[in-house]
Amino acid sequence: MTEPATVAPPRHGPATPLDIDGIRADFPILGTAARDGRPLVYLDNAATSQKPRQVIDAVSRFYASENANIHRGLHFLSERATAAFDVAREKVARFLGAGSPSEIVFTRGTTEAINLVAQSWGRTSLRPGDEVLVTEMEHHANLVPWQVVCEQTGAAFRAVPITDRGELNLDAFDRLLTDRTRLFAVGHVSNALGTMNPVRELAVRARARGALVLVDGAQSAPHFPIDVAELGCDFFACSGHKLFGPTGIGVLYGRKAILDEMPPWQTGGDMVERVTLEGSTWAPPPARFEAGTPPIAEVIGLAAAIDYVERVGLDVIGHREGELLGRATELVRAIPGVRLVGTAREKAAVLSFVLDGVHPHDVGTVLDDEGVAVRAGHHCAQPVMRRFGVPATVRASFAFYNTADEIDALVRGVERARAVFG
Ligand code: C6P
Repeated sequence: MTEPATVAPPRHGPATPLDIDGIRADFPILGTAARDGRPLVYLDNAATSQKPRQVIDAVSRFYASENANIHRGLHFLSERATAAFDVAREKVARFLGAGSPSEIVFTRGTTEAINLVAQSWGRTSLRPGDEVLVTEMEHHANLVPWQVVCEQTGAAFRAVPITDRGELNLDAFDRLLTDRTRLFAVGHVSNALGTMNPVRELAVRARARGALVLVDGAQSAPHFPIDVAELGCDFFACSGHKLFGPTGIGVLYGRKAILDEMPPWQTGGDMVERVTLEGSTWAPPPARFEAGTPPIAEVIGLAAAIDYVERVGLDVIGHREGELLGRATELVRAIPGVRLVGTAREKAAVLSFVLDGVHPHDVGTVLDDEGVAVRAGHHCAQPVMRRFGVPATVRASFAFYNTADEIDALVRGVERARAVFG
């Protein structure tokens, strides 16, 4: 398959040619048909990405030949499953640039990871007079847990506004960041706008004021290399299912010195040191935050997903997605009646737009008829929709396995929606 020339300068990595046909063959679902036998064009990767055979096989292999509970049995299978689980944690630690595997807590996803920090660190550390700073472009998962813990503790909840392009208003950030700010929670990449936030610079400023920094990496970890040390954050959260891995598994990176001081959030088996009827003591992190049987097969699948993206190369992935986004932006923007929502100078893998006079759901339905899967809605980012005065947007989101032909199918579908409804 030949790929047309780049139409916008890709942001990440070298222009290494990818064997796209070979890559697509790794993802069985990409070869399946959508409605009426039309080829599936999957452009809903920000919601969840597809899984390569290598991940599917790793999960099946685990159940077929290694399945046992971990950290409990002395028997052969349990030892084998425990070893695979521990190796996976080491892999995730390396993948994110953590200092040690003990800084990696497995959760159900980004949402659970952020709730863990809000309820463990936030509930016990925040006081009236303290402030938590988020941004107006956060996904509800990085907004509601902070509202709730602020209500619970009497701390104040503040949000950095965004500009008409969908970038953070940095003057407002500097004004809102004060010595009372205890934590700054920011999305690395906005799921609704595609904006890439300058997290490293923001973290420097926030930490200089004594605030902790939590980065919601749900939409960044699948698209470019992450190094939590370089980002300078205290917490980083991401989801396996957006990273070409299984659902039901997520990661919380936490700086060791902070995790060590945090109390458990959920309690039960596997997170205790000693239990008597008089009271219990806690295991050190990460076990302290992983009560009960963890999602073992999902962790194994996540490790296989990391192997996969590392084999392709995260920088190569970033480069390719930059090309796809550039092409899609140019072609969709040229359709009469289209307004792009989110035109930040630094963007990753997400194109959100509205079509004059046509409800985004109707655009989504027409695209679905054509076999093109996008998301139409508020994307769990209602403050963003309010900021741009729209009830919803159409969102096409890309992965490295997408092609220029698929972007052309998106464009044809939007043009058809315009002809039908416009
Ligand atoms: N965004 C989307 O279609 P979970 O559901 O826990 O895996 O991830 C939550 C989450 C947190 N932060 C950001 C920036 C996200 O994009 C998401 C999930 C999906 O945009 C589902 S709403």
